[in-house]
Amino acid sequence: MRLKSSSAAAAIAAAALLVSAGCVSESPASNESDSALTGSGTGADCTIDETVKIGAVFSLTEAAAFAGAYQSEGFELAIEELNAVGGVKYEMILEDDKTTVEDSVAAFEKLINRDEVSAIVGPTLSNMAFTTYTDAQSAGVPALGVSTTAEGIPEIGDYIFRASLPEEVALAASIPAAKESLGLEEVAVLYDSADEFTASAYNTILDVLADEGIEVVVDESFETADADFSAQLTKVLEADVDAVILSALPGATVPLVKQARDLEIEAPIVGGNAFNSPVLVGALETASEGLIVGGAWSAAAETTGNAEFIANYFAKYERQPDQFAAQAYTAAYLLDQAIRADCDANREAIKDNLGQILEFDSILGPISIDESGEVTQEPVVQIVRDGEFTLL
Ligand code: 1QQ
Repeated sequence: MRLKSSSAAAAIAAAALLVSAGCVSESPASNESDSALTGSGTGADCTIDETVKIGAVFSLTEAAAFAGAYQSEGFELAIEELNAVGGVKYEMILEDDKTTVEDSVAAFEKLINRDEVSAIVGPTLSNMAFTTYTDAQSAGVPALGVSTTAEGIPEIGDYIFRASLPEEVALAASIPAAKESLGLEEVAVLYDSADEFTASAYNTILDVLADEGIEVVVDESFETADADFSAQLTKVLEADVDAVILSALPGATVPLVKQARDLEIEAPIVGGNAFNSPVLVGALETASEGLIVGGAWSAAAETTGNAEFIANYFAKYERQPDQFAAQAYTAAYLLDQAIRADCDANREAIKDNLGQILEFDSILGPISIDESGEVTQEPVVQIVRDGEFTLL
């Protein structure tokens, strides 16, 4: 990988560009830099005296805990590994947003103002991030999303980054792969219209299906907390579709897919990032068979360090990691790269250097983050066979 060192002139020019492009929602408040967070040496030789505090906001309880619990573990594991390297010592300050916007906002507020962290990773859901990232942007605190995949996240401002494969990219991989392996011609699209991520993915699904020349013969919505999907599924049954493209969080996916199978709808289910979860597969039981998922990580990928990551994670937590753990783990390494680039853990320096990451060799494969805050990495497409994810 290569990190461009930051220069004040370049930062001012980049900020001017972002403002003129309408990408910055609000000017951040001025941030005093703490000289104890500026070290000596660079890269592997960087030494910073003060402990670098990194906030982590994940949904450890309630609806999105299926992802948040793995995220906290993946991030914690990476922080332990990074602390063992030496030179820079990290402290992870973990907050549970309980899968609510209110708690997510409170967690960001505490980390920004009370703990005075250098950067924040999370939150788990895009639904919270649209609010919390606006707050981080106003406060001038870099925030790095690890599972916030909806359209428009990096555009919130120049302090906002993501190391989470956009759902647009995941679906642009999973739908064509499903078309190729299943010969899709006519599909049903079902989506949760009440969640930012699933509603944004719906637009992407329609675009990808149009590009692929696949016809949408059923187009139905529901809401996050719904439990009865018989009205939508009756239409799917009558249409006898080749597949159901589903945009939902696991809370709705599990009853919906089980009800579909009870109605003897045999059509394969295709989705994106939210489905790349062993919790979902476990909860679906036999109804998970044939689920096609697009996402950012696979246990089967032979990426640098992946086998060691899986072994170390299992040794520590006594369970297999998932995509959410892998992305949070990677985020800690990306932050470390950004901090070591100028050996500076102040908020401004992290913000300048996170957007300069080029092809960092990670367990997700080569990963880049550009100045707009957007990530570039290769998606993977998997299918569930006998209750296990395998590469399609
Ligand atoms: C988002 C997501 C969710 C599936 C993360 C758990 O991708 O909210 O953007």
